[in-house]
Parts: sequence; structure tokens; C-alpha cells
Amino acid sequence: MPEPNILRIAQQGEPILAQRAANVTNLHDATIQNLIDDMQATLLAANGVGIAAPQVFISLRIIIIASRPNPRYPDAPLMEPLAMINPEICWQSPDTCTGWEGCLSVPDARAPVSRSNHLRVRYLTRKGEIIETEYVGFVARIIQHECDQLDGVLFPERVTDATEILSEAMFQKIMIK
Ligand code: K1U
Repeated sequence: MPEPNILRIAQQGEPILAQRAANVTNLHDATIQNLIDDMQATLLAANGVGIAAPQVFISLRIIIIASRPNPRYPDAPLMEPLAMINPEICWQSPDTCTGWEGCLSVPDARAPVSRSNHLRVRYLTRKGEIIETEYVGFVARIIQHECDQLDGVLFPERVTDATEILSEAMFQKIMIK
């Protein structure tokens, strides 16, 4: 198994971030398995809680979710990085909550975004098992944020009041005591 690579992260404005990513059809190929390892290593190095393949310049439907407790979401679960291949949100609750988001592809911006509280997602594991399961709270938020990125949508498009977008420094000063 090759050492994982830390990949370059596409920044807002790169055309690949505005495209709909394609389904993975060759999950067992070494190129896909290595890409999953590289995405996990890149996510860890960037200190994020999620990443989507288009963010590393690959237009395929792969996301990694790696929730952990943090100052804004102290009750968030601590997860081993979980790769979801061809994820589909098959149900999402009408009840929503607003929470702060950031994005590795939109550096130095934080803003509140309204998302469903609860969802059901179907995906393939990296071994090819079909999983259908439910998530709530911060993990549900990360999944919606990452699935949006597979459809070419970055979180600033979900912000309803542009005056609420903060720089990282102001976010830390105002929101994190
Ligand atoms: O670019 C990304 O998709 C990663 C993004 C995911 C995300 C953050 C917050 C809400 C939903 C989805 C990040 O991880 S940016 C880093 C960040 O905001 C963060 C890091 C640790 C804990 C909490 C947030």
C-alpha cells in the first residue's frame, strides 16, 4: 500500500467545485482506494471534519466524514474518518437548525447555515457494502455540507444573510470565547 499523499485543496472559483460530480463505478480499483486514503490524510492535515473529492480536484462522488467535539459543537461525536461512496440523502427532516460552518475551499470565512436536523443517507463503504443509516446534529450537518459539494454547491450559497459572514479572526473573537 503506498504512503498516502496530502493533496492540494481547490479554492472557491475553481470550475471543478461548481460541477456535479460523477458516480464511482470502479470502487475496487487501486486508484479509488488510494484516493480515499489520500483524502483521509488531506482531511487530517487540514484539521477539517469533512471533505469531498471535488475539493481535491477529482469530480467523483466520494466524501469523508470525521466529526469530533469542538468549541461550537461540544457534543459532536468523535468518529473515525468514514468514507461514503455515492452517498444519497434519501430523507431529511423538515425541522432545521442553524449552525456555524466553514470550508477548506473557502478559507477565512465562517457563517451560519440552516440545515435539516436529521437525515437518512444511503452509501457504499470503501469495501462496497451498501449502508443505509440515520444521523442527527453536527454529523447530519457535515453530510449535507459535503453532499452539496458533490452537486457543485459551496456553503456561502446556503447563507441567507450575507452580513453574517465573518472572517476566521472575527469568528474566533466573537463566537469562541
Ligand atoms: O471543506 C469542508 O468541507 C470541510 C469543512 C466541513 C464542515 C465544517 C463545519 C460544518 C460543516 C462542515 C471543515 O471541516 S472546515 C473546518 C471547520 O470548520 C471545523 C473544524 C473542526 C470543527 C468544526 C469545524
